[in-house]
Amino acid sequence: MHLESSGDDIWAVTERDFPTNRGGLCQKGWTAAELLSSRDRLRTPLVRDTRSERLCPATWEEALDRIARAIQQTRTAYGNDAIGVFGGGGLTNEKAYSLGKFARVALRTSQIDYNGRFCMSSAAVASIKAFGVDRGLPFPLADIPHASTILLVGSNLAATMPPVMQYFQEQKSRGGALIVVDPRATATVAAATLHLQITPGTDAALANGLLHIAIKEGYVDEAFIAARTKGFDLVRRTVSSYWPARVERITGIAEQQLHHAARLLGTASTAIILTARGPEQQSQGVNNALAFINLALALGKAGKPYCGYGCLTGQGNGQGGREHGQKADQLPGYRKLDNPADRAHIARIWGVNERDLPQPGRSAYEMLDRLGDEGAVRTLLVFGSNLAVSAPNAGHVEERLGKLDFLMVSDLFLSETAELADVVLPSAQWAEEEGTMTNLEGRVILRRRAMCPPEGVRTDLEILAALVEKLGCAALFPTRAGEVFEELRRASAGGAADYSGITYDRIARENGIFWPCPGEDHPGTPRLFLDRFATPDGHAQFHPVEYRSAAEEPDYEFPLYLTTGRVMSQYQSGAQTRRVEVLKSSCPRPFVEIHPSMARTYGIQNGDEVRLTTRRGTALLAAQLTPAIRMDTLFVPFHFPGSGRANLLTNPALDPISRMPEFKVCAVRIEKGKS
Ligand SMILES: Nc1nc2c(c(=O)[nH]1)N[C@H]1C(S)=C(S)[C@@H](COP(=O)(O)OP(=O)(O)OC[C@H]3O[C@@H](n4cnc5c(=O)[nH]c(N)nc54)[C@H](O)[C@@H]3O)O[C@H]1N2
Ligand SMILES: Nc1nc2c(c(=O)[nH]1)N[C@H]1C(S)=C(S)[C@@H](COP(=O)(O)OP(=O)(O)OC[C@H]3O[C@@H](n4cnc5c(=O)[nH]c(N)nc54)[C@H](O)[C@@H]3O)O[C@H]1N2
Ligand SMILES: [Mo]
Repeated sequence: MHLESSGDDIWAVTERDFPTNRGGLCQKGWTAAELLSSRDRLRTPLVRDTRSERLCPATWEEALDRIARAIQQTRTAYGNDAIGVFGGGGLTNEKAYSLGKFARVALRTSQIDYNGRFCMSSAAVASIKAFGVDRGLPFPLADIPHASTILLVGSNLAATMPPVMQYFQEQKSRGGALIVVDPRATATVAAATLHLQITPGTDAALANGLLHIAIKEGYVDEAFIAARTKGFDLVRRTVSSYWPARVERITGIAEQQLHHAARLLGTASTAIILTARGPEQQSQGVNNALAFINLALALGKAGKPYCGYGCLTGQGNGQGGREHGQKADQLPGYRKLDNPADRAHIARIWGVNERDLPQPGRSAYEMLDRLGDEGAVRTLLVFGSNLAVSAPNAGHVEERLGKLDFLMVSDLFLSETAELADVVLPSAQWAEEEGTMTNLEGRVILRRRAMCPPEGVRTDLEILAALVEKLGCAALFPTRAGEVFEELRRASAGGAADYSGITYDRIARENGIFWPCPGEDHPGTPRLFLDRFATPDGHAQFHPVEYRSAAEEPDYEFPLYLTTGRVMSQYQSGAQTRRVEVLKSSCPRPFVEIHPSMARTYGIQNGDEVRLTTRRGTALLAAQLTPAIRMDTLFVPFHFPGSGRANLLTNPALDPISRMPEFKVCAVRIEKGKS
């Protein structure tokens, strides 16, 4: 996208030809310029007045002093790990990198995590286990039209990634087949050849069932399995008990459809399997992703052109944001905090003693769950996330935020989380600063500054540098993104996500560069795994997966499934999109999708006020009747604050490895009326 000024501070987003979106942009992109000049924009720091308990405008000096003092007090009383940091996948690479360094070097805390934990962390773990590295798509989007069959699991990309939809349309017009797995008949399903309307939380059973049929029908690629993979025998044994009738019972997908899907995949010359938040945001998220990876590997549809498994990464910098150290166990370049060689390398770059680097900290929900407790985080600094709306079990998280000794939020707006803070810092946003982002293909792109931030606003890099100085830490924290990137290049050199050969000039000249790019003369790597996988011995690893039911299944008290997700016109916690008039008016209030037959049994009509209750809490919503959803399932978008918050309901049961909460499945009760 490109910003153009017609003078007088009026900015418009215009088309620019770029290989990823091919000039296309979604509604949120077209309207994003409206936010730049929004009246709601924070333009001065806010500090909570101790007497009136109100947030009041303050100078930067006062605000930064308050934060530094709180940090020192917490540290003295409770130690370094009582300071927590929460980041976001919307931050640029430079900011994410600096935030991770700030936590480990300036605060010397292990307690840092970010909203990507709630996003694609399950797929990331699965990819590392199976392929040795996690890059959302191991191939460019432009490969998608060339796949004969695509299996798209739990993605509504027609609504969530409209610019990407064109690749699927092209695939279709070339005669390709698209199978979509979703409990709802979404806008994406409308473009599909086959819709598998799955029972929420049963994805692993589906993947195992499809592999079971593929083995029976002779679709597996034994030569590929022998040459390029390890561990298939155990998987073969495991899926032998997933016969179609059993899988139909678990998933609610008819046997005949299972056979149809297996045939479309098994007889295709090229095939791509993609997962998104549907199967990933579950307490079985890693297993779900692994089960679909098993299927791709067994069919020999990986490590070849126009084939492979990929995860559709969501946020603006969802990919880069997960590579450079804002995750609890991570160092820049996708290095690991618990790896001695990785620690030594990064300690050298940061000019600190390796022994002084903390160990891995708690995952996002595990940190939030205990805020304010003895031995837990007591002072929290948030950059780029609206937790009070977007975290699972948000009622509890909100209560916990209130138990903190001190909360700082850096944001563009007074988000629902910022409203709870002791100090709010106004930060600059995308068009107002330079920086790189890494898109869902692993392509590093450069965002040039299009305008100056409003007066009184600082960039997150400036905020971090100022805090470092106040804390009396000698480490260097450059405020220019270009300088940070130079350091990030060196830090990532030799790591899985190697950016060392990437420069701002090259990105601009070459329309982005795919990592790994280990040298300035290296062209970058659009397609991974063509010769070998990134595991130590070059083989992809199968992992046997047993289906286990969701952490909470419907019962007498809570008889329906609840799932949550997105609508086209709102973005995330809505902190930004609820402030854009056209977007607000196209989806003004929180709602729940319910099947008309189910609604009838409860005497609920379209537009009625209804009350949803789970073991976590209650939300008030407007009923939206639609035959597009399964009879046994309700869907609530999570974009709204207050009593319509989907996350008052969601289950924070975590995946044992990725620590992903179960946003996509829990048990719920619906009642008519407010009280
Ligand atoms: N308009 C809009 N676009 C966005 C965003 C936004 O908030 N608004 N957010 C961005 C971000 S951060 C992300 S991560 C992406 C997310 O993009 P998507 O993954 O496409 O979004 P979701 O709506 O969370 O989930 C996708 C689908 O999963 C289905 N689903 C629910 N439960 C299950 C299940 O048990 N199994 C399966 N197979 N499917 C299930 C839902 O019905 C839903 O249609 O979108 C990005 N783009
Ligand atoms: N029930 C349910 N809950 C979910 C999900 C779901 O599917 N269902 N999806 C999860 C997923 S995938 C995600 S990614 C999360 C997202 O949820 P959040 O992490 O809450 O994401 P946003 O709403 O985008 O919040 C980002 C905040 O940062 C601000 N901001 C934007 N740019 C910058 C910047 O450069 N600097 C600073 N300091 N601030 C900035 C914005 O104004 C906004 O307030 O929600 C998760 N929560
Ligand atoms: Mo996300």
